[in-house]
Amino acid sequence: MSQVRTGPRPGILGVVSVLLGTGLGEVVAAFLLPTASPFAAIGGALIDLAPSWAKDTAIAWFGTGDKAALLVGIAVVLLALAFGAGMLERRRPPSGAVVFAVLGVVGAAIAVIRSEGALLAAIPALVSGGTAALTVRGLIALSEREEEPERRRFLIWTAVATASGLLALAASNVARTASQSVETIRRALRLPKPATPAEPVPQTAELGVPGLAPVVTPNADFYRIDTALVVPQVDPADWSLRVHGMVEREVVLTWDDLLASPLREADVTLACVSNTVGGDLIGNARWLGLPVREVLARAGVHADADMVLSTSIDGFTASTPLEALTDERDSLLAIGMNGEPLPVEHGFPVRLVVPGLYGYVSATKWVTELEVTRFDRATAYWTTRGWSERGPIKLQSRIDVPRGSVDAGEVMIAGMAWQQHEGVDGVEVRIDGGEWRRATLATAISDDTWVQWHLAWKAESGSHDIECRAIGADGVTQTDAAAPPAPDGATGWHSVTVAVR
Ligand SMILES: Nc1nc2c(c(=O)[nH]1)N[C@H]1C(S)=C(S)[C@@H](COP(=O)(O)O)O[C@H]1N2
Ligand SMILES: [Mo]
Repeated sequence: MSQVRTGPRPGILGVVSVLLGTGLGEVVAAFLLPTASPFAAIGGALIDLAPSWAKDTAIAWFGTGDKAALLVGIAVVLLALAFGAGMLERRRPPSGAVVFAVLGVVGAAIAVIRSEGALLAAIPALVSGGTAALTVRGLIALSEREEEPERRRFLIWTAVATASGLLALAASNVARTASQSVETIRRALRLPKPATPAEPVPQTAELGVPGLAPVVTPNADFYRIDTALVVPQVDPADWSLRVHGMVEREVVLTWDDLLASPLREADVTLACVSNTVGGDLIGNARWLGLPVREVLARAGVHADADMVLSTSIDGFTASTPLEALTDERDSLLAIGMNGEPLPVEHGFPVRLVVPGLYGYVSATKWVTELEVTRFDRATAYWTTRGWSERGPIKLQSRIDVPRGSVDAGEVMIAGMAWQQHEGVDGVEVRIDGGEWRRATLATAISDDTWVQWHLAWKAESGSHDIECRAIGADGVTQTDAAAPPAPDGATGWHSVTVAVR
């Protein structure tokens, strides 16, 4: 056993390790899931576990509620703990490293709980704990070596760890401040009342079958698809929309212009072209916005134009047939989603919503530009990557329940069907390749939304295949020809196999 050296060096190395660990974890959190900050998670746990005298002292010391003061308090506790763990690691390796690893796991568990079960939230704290544990082990082992090359290596690594930790903390802080400021602005916003409100959703549109997707998708459950590694942070005060290209006059629309315009509410189901048969890249919301046709009318569109290329602040583009933006349908420059300002990841402050087209050719989030042009002159983001330049929604239906296994007897088969802007006339279901039976449709909110359906089934024990197919408003039955999502949307019938006990 090595001789126990007095002096604070191992404690300082513990602090350096935690600095590096939290720094890296914070960076990961800032880019992955800002709510999963390990600093806040571990700190919150420490505060919860601290004896009341410590809490009282901290409150007396740092004042009340202010978040900055609270974070300073957490930092002090965490660094004290880090110092102690460093001393411990020197005396009884690897107990200091174990303390950091345990803190990481506890922080991960807390972060997951605080993020409503999102497992992704565990990653930043695990990165923090793991980094701190490995660093404290490595540095303290190196610090024991008195020979010259090792001494130099120890000094260099300590300096590198300290500098990286400080740098990472600074970087994550910059990212966090940027993201929080927009979320703060968003939360403080009050949406104007629509000049043209939507009718209330009919009560009979929602069957309330357990396991069936709700007809209106809560914002928190709404699928999210985009190319943005970091969610764009756009302050409405800095936002503007430039309408240009094949127009009589360029139009620039600001946030205030938008708020002062007569806004319209519409229920529109949005679907991703990448949705596989039976998949869940689809959601329905009540949007509030300005009809795009009014903005285009202000600009005066040239007669030979046939497309609008919309551009996002991050460079994503979508090519939408001009007609879909100028006809009677509810194509919106949307600012509201289910009664709230658009969530930041769904395009805050302004996005496009177009009934009847897949999102990749229509639903540009964080939209800043509309270029009126022609399909033979401009090409959108996904078109250059092999997807179709036009993406009308294909007739589809999905079985939501039952899935897996059920008890024999009366079983409710239920699902969703959609062909936005066309509408759905019916859904048929068959069991084990037998006769097609007509399911009962719930009330459709509109032709622009999906619709629920259900059918009661006397299930007998054994394994059974259930298939469904929709019938469009034009009377045409959904095709059984299987096609993959690329290049313009999946087709085929959804089928599920259930085990009846
Ligand atoms: N700026 C931007 N907007 C975008 C995309 C994108 O990658 N970047 N993806 C589109 C695609 S493919 C879809 S399906 C919808 C998804 O919208 P949501 O994330 O709000 O569900 O956004 C569209 N708008
Ligand atoms: Mo998509």
